[in-house]
Amino acid sequence: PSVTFSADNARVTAELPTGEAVEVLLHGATVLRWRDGAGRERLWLSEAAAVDGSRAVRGGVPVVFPVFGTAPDHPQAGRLPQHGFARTSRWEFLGKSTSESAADLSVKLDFGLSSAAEGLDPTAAPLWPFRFNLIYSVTLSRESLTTSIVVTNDDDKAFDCQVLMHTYLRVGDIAAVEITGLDGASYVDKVDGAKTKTESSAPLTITGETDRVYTPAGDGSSPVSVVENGKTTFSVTRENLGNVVVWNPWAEKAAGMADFAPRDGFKNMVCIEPGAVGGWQSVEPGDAFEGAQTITLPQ
Ligand code: TA6
Repeated sequence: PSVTFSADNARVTAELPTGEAVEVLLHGATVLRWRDGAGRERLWLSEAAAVDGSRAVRGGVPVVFPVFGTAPDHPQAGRLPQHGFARTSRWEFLGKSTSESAADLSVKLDFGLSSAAEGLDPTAAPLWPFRFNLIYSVTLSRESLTTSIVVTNDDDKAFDCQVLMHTYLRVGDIAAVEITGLDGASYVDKVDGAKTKTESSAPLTITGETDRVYTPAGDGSSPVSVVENGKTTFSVTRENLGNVVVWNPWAEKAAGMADFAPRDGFKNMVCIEPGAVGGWQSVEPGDAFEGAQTITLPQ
């Protein structure tokens, strides 16, 4: 596997000799692109996404920390902007590790962000007064992409946080998509007054604005899958992330986002976002919270 930097050192690309590749922008440690072995891009990235560090990236896999959405009433996270500051801070590249064996060809890229980092978003990060350390790892193998995070509390007091990987999956046509693995799960419907509902046993289809925080039963090892025209195209499993957000802005909301392009791009994406966002993770001094998602491409 090879690991290369862009000329301006703003991006790092890892590539397997078999052609799979992943590109990560240090701004936000945002995975921008994931190319499969057939040369297809598997993540949706807005054509108008800011990739110059001026704002969060619209597309790819932004990292949400330490708050999901906003939490105006929360004593610690209440002043933070939507989705926190991890996605608007410049992370440090910590290194790579590779596995060269044919049976397990993979490359892992590690990124770090701490409360002492120079790259912290200067407007948002100071609003969260804790010493912390984040390690975010992106592992590319032939058939999957794994992103994992370790949040360590380096402070002498506990903090509450939420973590989420805001993954924009690329689909051919949202009208042909079914999402499976959510049957019977309870969810909060943010498009319908944050009502709590229970998903039916039928696969979920997306036919309008959708913004739901699911709490599937089980430990995350049974996948939430994207099925297109009857064929599974992504299977998402989770470790220690109890929630899955499903989001599609649909036409009107997409039109209202200056960095969302093309206008009808909502037809080619669905966000399946593993996270720990249903409540708060309380992390004690010296302790850590860990979570991960693996997106597998059925062969
Ligand atoms: O994860 C879904 C969500 O929280 C939606 O409510 C929606 O607004 C989306 O994220 C995008 O948020 P952003 O701050 O990137 O515009």
